[in-house]
Amino acid sequence: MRTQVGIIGAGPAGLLLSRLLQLQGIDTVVLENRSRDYVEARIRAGILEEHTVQTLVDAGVGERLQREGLPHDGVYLQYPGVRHHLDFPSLCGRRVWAYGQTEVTKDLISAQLHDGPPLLFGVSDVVPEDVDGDSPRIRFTDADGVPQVLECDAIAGTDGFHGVSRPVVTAGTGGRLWERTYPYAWLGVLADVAPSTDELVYAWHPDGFALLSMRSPSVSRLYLQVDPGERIEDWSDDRIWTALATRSALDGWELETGPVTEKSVLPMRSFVSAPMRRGRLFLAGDAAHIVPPTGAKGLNLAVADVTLLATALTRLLAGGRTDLVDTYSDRALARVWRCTHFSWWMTSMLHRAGDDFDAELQLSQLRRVCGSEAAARELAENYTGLPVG
Ligand code: RFL
Ligand code: PHB
Repeated sequence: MRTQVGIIGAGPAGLLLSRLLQLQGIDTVVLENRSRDYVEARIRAGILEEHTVQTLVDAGVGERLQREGLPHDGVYLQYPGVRHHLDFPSLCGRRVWAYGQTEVTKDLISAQLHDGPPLLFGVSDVVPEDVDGDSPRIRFTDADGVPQVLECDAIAGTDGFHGVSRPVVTAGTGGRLWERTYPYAWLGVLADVAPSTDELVYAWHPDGFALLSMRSPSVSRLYLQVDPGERIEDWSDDRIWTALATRSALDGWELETGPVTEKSVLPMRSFVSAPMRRGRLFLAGDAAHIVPPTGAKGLNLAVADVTLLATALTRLLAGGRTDLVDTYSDRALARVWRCTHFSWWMTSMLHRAGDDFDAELQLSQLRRVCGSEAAARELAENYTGLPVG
């Protein structure tokens, strides 16, 4: 088998990269070790920046997103007694969309299987080889158990945090890793109930953080700060609704409850790996970096990476110019660190940890963001997404 760009991993980063390269006339093959059903069912991010929406629409995979996505002009920041609306269009001229990552993935897979390049599910033993030369290859075993070799001009490692690509880059470049784990986790819930508010609510509370989000006019997505070792079996639906209602309580307002259809505990971590390139192997998305979900940045950062990477690879493979691939890692990492800081800052401001001194600092910061246009604008610009490139 031969292709121009071998792509490891069919998450949003790999699938979108394949689509963007296809539109530039560059051949790809996408290799995914899970099944299509598994990939399409994974519940993850829900908020898309304007740049992400525009990229998906321009790539011809935004039709359902434009129909079913819920535009949001802001968020509420809450602390006891106060629920303050930040109006993004007036603060920074941008907005965001609620549209599940599962739906983005389904749209990309359906476009790829309809008229796109090969997408192979259920492969195993994936190994990128000879990435320091101009003719790298990927060895893998296909879904029928047959060993295969995919000869490439370049390889994209879009195989997420637990993938095989990052270790190959780190080993060959003497790369660096930075990591921060947080002393809390999120309990995420999907429920068949209409959202109780028009916008997302990020709530600070003495019991811990709560987030009210949504997937559609009839489906809510809700999160609670819990201990990292928390067992999901200990959280009955009643206990979840009581905690959510307590932490988001406001006079004259009530949280609607309904059947919980999914619940799980999610770890929180910041992680950056540099460089994002070794020779002809390029990392993008969670393969190179992880942010805690409080800033809603993970998926958007993956999209920003592959936007830069698609342009750089097109220039290399269609034009023989190396300038953009040579600067890819530095340009991507500049944005990665900005989002890493923003996600860490939102996380630190909103989650209960430490003592009463820490709590007073958090409340002071929240009052500042709610009371100062300059402070609110800084949040709004980062939340809605800084320019790519
Ligand atoms: P993904 O989505 O992890 O996709 C990587 C793909 O590579 C496959 N893979 C391999 N394929 C072939 N060979 C191998 N050896 C392979 N190893 C792995 C995997 O099966 C998978 O299909 O990475 P990508 O494309 O970079 O996309 C990044 C986003 O998925 C991620 O940033 C966000 O989902 C992060 N995230 C969240 N972000 C938010 O902004 N808001 C959220 O609410 C939110 N919730 C979450 C999340 C991430 C989670 N994870 C990773 C545990 C909730 C969870 C549970
Ligand atoms: C979600 O809807 O899943 C969501 C929204 C905002 C976040 C994180 C997750 O900051």
